[in-house]
Amino acid sequence: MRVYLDNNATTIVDPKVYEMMEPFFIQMYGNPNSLHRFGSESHPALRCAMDQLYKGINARNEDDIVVTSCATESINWVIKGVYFDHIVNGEKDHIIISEVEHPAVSATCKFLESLGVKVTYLPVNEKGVIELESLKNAITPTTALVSIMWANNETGMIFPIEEIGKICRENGVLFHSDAVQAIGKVSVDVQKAGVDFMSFSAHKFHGPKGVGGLFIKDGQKLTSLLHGGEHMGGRRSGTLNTAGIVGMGMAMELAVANLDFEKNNVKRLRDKLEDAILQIEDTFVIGTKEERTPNTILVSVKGIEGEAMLWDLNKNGIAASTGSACASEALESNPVMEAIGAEADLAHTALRLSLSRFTTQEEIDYTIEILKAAVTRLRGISSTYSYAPTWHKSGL
Ligand code: C6P
Repeated sequence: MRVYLDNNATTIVDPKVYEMMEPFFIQMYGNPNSLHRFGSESHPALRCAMDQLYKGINARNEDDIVVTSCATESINWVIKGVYFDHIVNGEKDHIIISEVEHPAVSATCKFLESLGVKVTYLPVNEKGVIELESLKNAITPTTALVSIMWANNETGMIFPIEEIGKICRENGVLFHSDAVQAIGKVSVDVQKAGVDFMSFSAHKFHGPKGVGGLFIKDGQKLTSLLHGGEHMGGRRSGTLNTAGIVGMGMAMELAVANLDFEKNNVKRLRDKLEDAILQIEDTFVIGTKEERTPNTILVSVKGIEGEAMLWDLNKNGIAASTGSACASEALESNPVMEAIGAEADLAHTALRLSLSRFTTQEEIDYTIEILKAAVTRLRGISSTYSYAPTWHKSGL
């Protein structure tokens, strides 16, 4: 049996999305900016996709969305754009992020630090979420931007986005949220949240890879990073990825239509898996079920290296991860577990299991059986499973 439980890394393309994309490879392959019919015949599908995108996040209209190549590009654009507009050509010098942001955010901020920008990394509590008080205290008159994720990719913990938006507005600070792990899992409403910018990637919600988006609130200036043409209203140059945009639009519509399914059915399967894992002695899950995206579990199985567990699961056809896919080759401890205050040994035991609306009951039953057997086998041969590592902050 093959079981895919690494949906926070990427997801299967929904067959309905694939079907929508197909004609744009070998039939309607013209450049949408060309004046001939090969170009213009894709316009209705592109317009429909832009509608699906802005409606899916409750933006004002399609002018609020710019299509990019992925969330990493969107995030780099926001942070570097704010740097050009408000730090190089303005009075500000400071950016605030959390300690558990994806490297697309944190590495971009580290780069700006090398150019003299001040960056505050807000600590997280034992659930991996920032405290609003620490955000309020970190904002100064020279803060240009707060960038806080909507939901964490490793724990699934959902951040208090509306409250963060309110604090930013009250202090006249721009607010960007990385919503990569939120779209399709929880309701994402840019107006309610009060974000100025919001990033997303289609492949995290059953769309294709290589296409993402950036919400830019009406009236917000953002210097372009890609110059060269008048695409996307002159904001992001480069020939439009017609198939990708059409696919992302359809994926967004389906993601929103499936939110109840996610909240009920996916969560039921996730909870079943989680309950079974927690019956195993010395296992810990970060955050309560209700505070997380319905599909994610970050579990620590004391005494077993996450990679050893992955190996056992993989041998039995089950795909999981020890954390984010882009850091998975480093064999380092899980950075979110470290930020939470777990001892290094414990942070090495992290295992991320992430489901999707395509995950079945049968797959979860099989995973429970294999996982339990793997823990028994690995603890049996592990010389390290004698200690009882503690958490620095949470005291678990
Ligand atoms: N996280 C994970 O395994 P791209 O690669 O640009 O489509 O998405 C980047 C990204 C940004 N923010 C968050 C919160 C993310 O989770 C990701 C991608 C994957 O967790 C791959 S590293």
